[in-house]
Amino acid sequence: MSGYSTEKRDFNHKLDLKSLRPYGDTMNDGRVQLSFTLPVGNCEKSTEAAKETAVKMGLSDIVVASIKPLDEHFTMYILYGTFTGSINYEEIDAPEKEDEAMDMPKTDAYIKEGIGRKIVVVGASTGTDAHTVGIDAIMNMKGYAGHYGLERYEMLDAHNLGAQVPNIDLVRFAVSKKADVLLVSQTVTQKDVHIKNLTQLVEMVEAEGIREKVLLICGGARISNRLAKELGYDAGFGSGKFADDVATYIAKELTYRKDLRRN
Ligand code: B12
Repeated sequence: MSGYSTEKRDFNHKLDLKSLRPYGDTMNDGRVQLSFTLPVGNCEKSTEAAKETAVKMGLSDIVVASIKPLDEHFTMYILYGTFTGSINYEEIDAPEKEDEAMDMPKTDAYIKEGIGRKIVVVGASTGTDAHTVGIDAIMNMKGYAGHYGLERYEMLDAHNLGAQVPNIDLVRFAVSKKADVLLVSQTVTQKDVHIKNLTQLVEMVEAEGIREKVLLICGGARISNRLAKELGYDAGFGSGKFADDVATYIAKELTYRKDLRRN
């Protein structure tokens, strides 16, 4: 047996999913890296304050790896420390979208068979959010990281309205196109602006009387499926998700709903 697989067996052996801890150099060592900025100038006292901050977050054995004065009133720290707690991974309850993503031809075939017409998809980055790269990654014909965007799918009629689109404009456009799916991207989360904006969109969709007619999907680096559902969305997609994941979800969910109505 090779050295690699022996090592792998030890690795698995020591892993305790009831008491999961971050992995730094060895299994269960709990070592983490943390970066933050304190709004004080760089001095001995501020370094001690940074260490104490990490201790209050539940870390021990703090090592200060980097101190970077940003100006005379702000200092950025990178610290290493040991997380003293642990997580029972087996008790974590996260709503998963379990379906494996289908590729584009399979999804198109699935829609032809299940829906029998093109699905109308309207997307935007709404509110004050100026970030377009996320919604473009999902929708653009050219795609992103080797994944073709929704505009390229034969059985999707996809419209990308861009960024800083007021929620009401997205809703009105969706109504005018008789959209089946609304996609909204939110990147900026400062002061929970994404929560307020996503909530406003749900309220507008409900006020227009189209909530039951559309799949409402949000996405962004800090969006999870759980958060999306809590806010009244059908699904949420975060980092590491691509057009194939979204298209598969749309095709399967709309086919499922159509079958429910038929029976
Ligand atoms: C590029 C960029 C910009 C560009 C945007 C250009 C453009 N046309 O989009 C510019 C320079 C304009 C910009 C401006 C600002 N930015 Co900026 N920006 C970034 C940066 C560097 C990259 C973001 C990006 O493009 N990621 C790549 C895409 C592909 O990833 P993604 O968005 O996560 O998308 C993926 C998934 O999340 C998902 N997804 C995303 N959307 C959707 C939607 C749906 C429907 C679905 C299904 C999936 C999905 O699919 C994608 C593919 O996997 C990030 C830092 C970083 N490295 O992430 C900061 C960052 C996002 N920006 C930030 C900030 C604060 C700003 C500004 C407010 C700065 C300022 N003070 O002016 C302004 C925003 C102004 C405004 N009104 O919105 C912060 C946000 C912090 C926060 N959490 O709130 C970040 C994190 C930087 C930081 N560390 O502080 N920014």
